Formats: sequence, structure tokens, C-alpha cells
Amino acid sequence: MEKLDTYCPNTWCPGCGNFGMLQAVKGAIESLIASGTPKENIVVVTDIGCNSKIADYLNLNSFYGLHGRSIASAEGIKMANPNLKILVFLGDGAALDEGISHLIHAAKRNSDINVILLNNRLFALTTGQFTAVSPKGLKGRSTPEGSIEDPINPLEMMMASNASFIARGYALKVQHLKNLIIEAVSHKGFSLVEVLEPCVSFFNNMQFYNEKTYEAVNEDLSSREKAMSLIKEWNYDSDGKVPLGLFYKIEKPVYEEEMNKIKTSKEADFLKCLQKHS
Ligand SMILES: Cc1ncc(C[n+]2csc(CCOP(=O)(O)OP(=O)(O)O)c2C)c(N)n1
Ligand code: SF4
Repeated sequence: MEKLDTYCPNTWCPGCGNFGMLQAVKGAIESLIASGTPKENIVVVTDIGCNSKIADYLNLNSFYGLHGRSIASAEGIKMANPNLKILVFLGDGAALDEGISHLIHAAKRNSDINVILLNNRLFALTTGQFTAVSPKGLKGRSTPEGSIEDPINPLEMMMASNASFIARGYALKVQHLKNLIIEAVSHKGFSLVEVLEPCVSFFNNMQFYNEKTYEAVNEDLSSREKAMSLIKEWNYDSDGKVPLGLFYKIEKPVYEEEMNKIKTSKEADFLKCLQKHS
């Protein structure tokens, strides 16, 4: 088995949800390598934040992006070398506040990258400011009286952006999350896996997730209606059940392949032009 561990000391807080996520990611990558994906073709692109330290803990090719900009870096890497399998790790602050437009456009253009959105529902590394998915009432550094805003539903936003693969896992359901990541990487086109994870230091909702999450099975992955009904089942509040699983998956043209077709035809035109004038 490929060794994915590194010598870097882990600096996550004891009990952080990122540990479960790391275990699931390692399991998924080991499986992908065992089933034939060359290790050197797997690239980890991270952002800035607690979650993004995962680049230090995986013995894989990796690139640290700027905060909120890792998706753009990942798209550039994929465009330069379409053979690579790219996993982008970023927090909800990066994906849904600082870099929200990158997420929307990557989904819309169906860039063949895999976005793993580590949703602990606040900016954790900077000690607890609210984000677009923080619950109403969250008290933190930037909302000492409690947030007065309702959270957005990022998966609904992904549906509206025409993402071709939308899933949700929970960091403490490691085997389930591992399988979702394998499916996401095997999908041709853009994939979004939201990972719910407790930040034990600034927003510890572990008990809520342990009680409320359940593994949903969607028999009709191409149905927008079915996906939306699962996605709308939980509105990032403290009520109801929280479905996990693969909610939506369709095949459609991939951005890098379409761009490559244009490039190839332009190169052919250019060669013809050269021959004509030589
Ligand atoms: C452009 C920019 N803005 C702000 C920061 C400061 N900053 C560093 S980490 C961080 C919080 C990261 O939160 P999130 O993306 O949710 O990841 P988490 O730490 O929760 O895993 C912020 C605001 C930065 N490094 N760069
Ligand atoms: S601050 Fe929160 S997210 Fe960051 S390492 Fe600690 S528990 Fe994990």
C-alpha cells in the first residue's frame, strides 16, 4: 500500500472534525491508487485555513493557493495537464465568502476538478468569525451579539450553478465519506462534496450532527426535483434531519475537453496557413 503519511506534526485541535476527513481522504486515495490511478497523477490543491493544512499531512503533489482562490489555481492546473486528478480542499469561509464566484463559475463551466468543501460553519483558523453558512445567532469574534443573518444553502446554490455532481458527507462517518470522495474523483466533470465537520474550539455541533445526520439513498441521480427535495430537507438551522449522500449526478461536456477541441482546431488552421504561405 502507498504511504500517504508525512513527517509534519499535526496542529489541529484534539477532536477536530478535520481528523475524520483526513482519514476518509487517505482511504479514498489509497483505493484510487490500488485501482490504477498513478499516485503522481493525483494533485492536492488547498486554500488557507485549518482544513487546508491537509496538504502538509498527505504525501502527494500539492499546491497551496491563496485564501478563496484555490479553485482558480486548480482549474489552471487541470487545464495545463488534463491527465491529473485534482482534489481542492477549502473551508466554507474560502468557498462561500471570499471565493464564492470561483465556486459558482467552476460548477457552471463543468471544470473537471473535485471540490471538497470543509464546512465547519465559520472562519476557524482566525478564531471564529461568521460565514455565509453560520447559523443565525452564532456568537463569535465578528458577531459578539449573535449573527442576525440567515445562512445560505450552498448545495442549492450548486444546483442553480448547474454543477454536475453534488454530495454531502459528515467527517465522523468516515467510510461513507470515503466512498463519496471515490465517486466524486471518478466522476468526469466538476464535483462538489460538502463535508460537515464540527470545529470543537469555536462551534462544536458534533452532538447535533451525530443525532440528525442520516444516509439518504437517491435512486434517480439525474432528477433535479429529487435532488432539490433532499437538499432543501435541511436549511442549516437546528431543526429536522440532515441527509447525507450523493444527491445529484449527470454527464455533460467537460470544460477542459471543449477548450482543447478549440485549441486543436486553431492549431490545425495555423499549420494550414503556414503551409499555404511557405
Ligand atoms: C485574502 C485573505 N483574506 C483573509 C485571510 C485571513 N484568513 C486566514 S485563514 C482565514 C479563515 C479560514 O476560514 P475557512 O476558509 O472557513 O477555513 P477553516 O479555517 O474554517 O478551515 C482567514 C480569514 C487571508 N489569509 N487571506
Ligand atoms: S480551530 Fe476548529 S477547525 Fe481549526 S483545528 Fe481547531 S477545532 Fe479544528
